[in-house]
Amino acid sequence: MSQQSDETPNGTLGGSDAPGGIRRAQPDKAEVAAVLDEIGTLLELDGGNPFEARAYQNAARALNNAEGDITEMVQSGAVAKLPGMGKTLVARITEYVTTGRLALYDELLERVPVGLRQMTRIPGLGPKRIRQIYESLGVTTLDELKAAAEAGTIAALPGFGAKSQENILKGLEFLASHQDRTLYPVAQAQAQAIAAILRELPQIVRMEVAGSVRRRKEVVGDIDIVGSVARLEDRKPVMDTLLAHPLVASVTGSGETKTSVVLRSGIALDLRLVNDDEFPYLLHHFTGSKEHNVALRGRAHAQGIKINEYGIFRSDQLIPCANEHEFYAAFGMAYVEPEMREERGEIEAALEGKLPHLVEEADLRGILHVHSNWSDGKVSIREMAEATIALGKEYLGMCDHSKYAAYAGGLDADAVRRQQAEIDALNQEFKGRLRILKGTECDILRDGALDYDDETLATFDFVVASIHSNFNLSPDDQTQRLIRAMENPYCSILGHPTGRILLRRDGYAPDLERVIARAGELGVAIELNADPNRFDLDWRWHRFATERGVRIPICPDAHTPDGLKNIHYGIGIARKGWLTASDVLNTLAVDDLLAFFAEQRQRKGA
Ligand code: DGT
Ligand code: CA
Ligand code: CA
Ligand code: ZN
Repeated sequence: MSQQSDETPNGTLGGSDAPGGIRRAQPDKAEVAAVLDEIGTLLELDGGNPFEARAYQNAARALNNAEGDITEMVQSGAVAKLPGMGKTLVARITEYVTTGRLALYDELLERVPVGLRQMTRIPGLGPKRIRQIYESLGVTTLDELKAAAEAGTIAALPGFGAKSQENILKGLEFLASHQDRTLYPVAQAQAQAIAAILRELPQIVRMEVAGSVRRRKEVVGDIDIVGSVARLEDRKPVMDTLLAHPLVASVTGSGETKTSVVLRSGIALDLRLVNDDEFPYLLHHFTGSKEHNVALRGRAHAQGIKINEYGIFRSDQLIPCANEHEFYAAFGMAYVEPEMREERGEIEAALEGKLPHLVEEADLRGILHVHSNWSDGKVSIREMAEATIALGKEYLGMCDHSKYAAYAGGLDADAVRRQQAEIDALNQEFKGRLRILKGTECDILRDGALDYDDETLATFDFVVASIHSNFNLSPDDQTQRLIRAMENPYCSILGHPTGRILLRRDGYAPDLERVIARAGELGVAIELNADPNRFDLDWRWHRFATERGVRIPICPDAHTPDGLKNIHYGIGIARKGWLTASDVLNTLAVDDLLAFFAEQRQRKGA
């Protein structure tokens, strides 16, 4: 049952006053852009005018690239001045920002079968082709699509064939194994949006996002929020506020202590409320991970202590804890950061007082691996530089693509010279404020050679070497290919070592144990690509790498100024990997970093 369907079509819930007298949080730009983009897709699925659909998608892009607060942009009229923004689009954006609802969006969600939306997550299957399948075969669900593909009827459609049919089946299999999982930033933003509203309620004493979001997992199953109230009867108005929130699509369970809803994005959310005395235990329990909790419970049992979500008890006597620090202290343990609660040795380390001091965002002195409009980035080097200064960082390592990556506008040797001249000039101008480093994201060719000759490679301050082609070599060949690339005297950093795209593809499956061990011997760094679609090197390998002396830069791989914020997500993953400031390469000051790169070359005999 859908909550919103009980409302008038324009949604009386959309008014700015939610129950409890709390004003709804203003949507942020990313949320508005996401809705516009979704409308574009829905219009196409609905068989609408493709130009109209494109207009919504372009508007979404324009919003994402624009600077500034969306509410202010609407009020000042700045929205209308963005590229491609017509009158209708401005009206839609205004409607959404001011009311929290968009009638067109609601209509489309109602009309377009959910299954068609799910099909857009199948790699290589766009809205146009989904529409074609729907119109010719009447297929509306993933199961029906699977049956049609297995029966061979997809292959017979004009423009499809056996290969696309096979790809659809593969895609369906992949979807099935990743169903109901969401990328961290999406889940985190929605969790924060809702927690922020509820936290302002007068009834709430404490409130935290718990679960895998708090542990900063790269993909998230559902959102868990826990809170406390002064009196148990205060829970109802809080639950009611959640139920009335515009992001909530339907209710799956509603009780005194727990309410479960599904958000419009499809993400499920559980809210639990207790008396404030019980809050630390509740927070700890629902932060997890389950594995961490189970291991901790085992330890506690041996010490004669019982743990559950309501408390910790020694012979049925509650051990009082004001917060999680006291919770861990009750077991003679140091406080374990949520990111580390994955039962990977953190309990033993906490008992021995040997937990690492995890890296923090402020430790990063500079930024490495960003793109500019010299290749497939969206803005100039100058704009990326200014955004880096605004973040308070001291250096920026430019890494546009190399010539083999023609699809991404990769630079030939001549363009490299011209770009480096521009960087020299900018460095004069920015002296004392920022140092721009000459780098490249150099393609690793099929045989493991790098995409520039030594003469060109020598002109860079540092070289990130990455694979963007020939994904289907055998894992063993990919391993050899990566190792050969790292052996190149000019290779400083291995880029996104597995090529995975979270929830979409697994990557080229190299033998990471061999790749990392070889990187350690060669002194080559391996990036943590902090694009939330990648988070590659996976955090589960970080300690293996640092134990072999491999330094790990946290790299945003940004294509826009906004993309620089990927380092924030990267920090979360690095902390899951137990990385300290000294494990992370871009915590070095610029002179030390350049010395590091020079030493790498010397060691490999460049
Ligand atoms: P997710 O949602 O799949 O990304 O991962 P979590 O860790 O958020 O898992 P979820 O939402 O099922 O439960 C939240 C936390 O609650 C979990 O990390 C630990 C705790 N929890 C849930 N079920 C159990 C259980 O059966 N045993 C124990 N010990 N803890 C549990
Ligand atoms: Ca969860
Ligand atoms: Ca949950
Ligand atoms: Zn790349």
